[in-house]
Amino acid sequence: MQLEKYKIDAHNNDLLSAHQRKLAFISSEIENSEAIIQKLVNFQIAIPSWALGTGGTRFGRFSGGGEPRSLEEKIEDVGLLHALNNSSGAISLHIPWDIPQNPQAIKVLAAQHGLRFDAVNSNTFQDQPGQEKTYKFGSLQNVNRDIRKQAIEHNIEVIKHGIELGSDSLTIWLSDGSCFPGQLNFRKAYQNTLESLEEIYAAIPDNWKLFLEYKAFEPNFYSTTVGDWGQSYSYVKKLGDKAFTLVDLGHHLPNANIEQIVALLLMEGKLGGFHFNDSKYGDDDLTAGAIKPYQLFLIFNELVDGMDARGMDHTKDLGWMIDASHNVKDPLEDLLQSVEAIMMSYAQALSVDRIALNKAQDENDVVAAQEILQNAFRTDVRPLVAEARLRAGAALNPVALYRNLKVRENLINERGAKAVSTGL
Ligand code: PSV
Ligand code: MN
Ligand code: MN
Repeated sequence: MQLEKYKIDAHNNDLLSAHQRKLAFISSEIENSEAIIQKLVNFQIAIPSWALGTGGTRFGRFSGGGEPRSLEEKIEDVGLLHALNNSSGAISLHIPWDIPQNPQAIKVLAAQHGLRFDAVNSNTFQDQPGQEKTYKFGSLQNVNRDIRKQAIEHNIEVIKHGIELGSDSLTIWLSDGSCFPGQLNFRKAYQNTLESLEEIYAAIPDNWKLFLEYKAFEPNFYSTTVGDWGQSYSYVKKLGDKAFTLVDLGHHLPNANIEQIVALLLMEGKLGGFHFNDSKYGDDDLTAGAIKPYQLFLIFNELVDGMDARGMDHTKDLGWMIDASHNVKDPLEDLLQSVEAIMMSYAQALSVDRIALNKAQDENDVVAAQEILQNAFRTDVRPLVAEARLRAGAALNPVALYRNLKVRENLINERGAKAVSTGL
């Protein structure tokens, strides 16, 4: 489905005068609003190829229809999102769920939609049809050298696919761990994993990064071999300068102080990227900002503070990716909501008066420090985010336009009511 520019313009014209009123007000409230808008225009968040279909749980999956049936259609869907919000200019592929059969053609198609390829993700947490050896007892940690070798080779294969597409990072998430005490020798599992990672790292091109994701539990429920940020840090520190920790917001034990983790990893130069989502209980993969928007803001507050302290480029020095998936929403609407929530938190963090905050901290003025952060969080920055979209030729209200244009209905007509996404 094509989203013609004139339709976006017509939508924007309808909303323009109301938007301008709100923008004028917020611009008079926030001193650096113009600089914030510019940063928002440049900020891009990668869409995961596995989130474009209706996600499921192990209990069932309820497709909404019109889902992308191929990698090409997934790219078209991300292209639609990007046309609507101009903030989704990248796609992150999961392999083998989304193997590019003809990488050159895929690259051309992505470029036509203004998209680049973000991190490629390997998968050694499932057995694939025809796979020789099973990952039932882990992959890179496995006690069996041949199984580790198979998993290492898969990762090297994924790097090759990434190179063909112009990606420049590999994300590794391992489900490796154990379900019962005594099942694993923790130190051997660590050593095997480290050696395996070293072999993969050796295949990482010089201009690439390796991201190592951690996760507290699930599918293993007693131990996970890369179970928290400290364990990921311990591996990536040993691997070398191209290896970094990836923070998936849903991968922590309840009440973990994720913003502090982010601050420390950044300070150590070992924060690589993000998987944004939200959760109430575990790895719920809900829409970013749906449950704990203040936490998302506090994370961005640390990101802006820490990246600026290190002179980092917000747009490219960290990998920004969404990792959310749904059973009950239209996945495209859901992704628009996630991107909006991320942009809002980023804008709010950019609006924090850092000089005043530092002063309050240095004077132990707890109340003033809290006021500064809460004021930023309680300020409605949506007109700034909308203005960034307007300037980039995208829609003032992407979800409303998506619905007015009946995008899902059109996709169902094109692809069928029973079209179910490949992959996850
Ligand atoms: C695992 O829970 C995870 O967060 C990893 O990033 C996977 O690659 C992704 O979800 C897909 O299921
Ligand atoms: Mn993830
Ligand atoms: Mn996850």
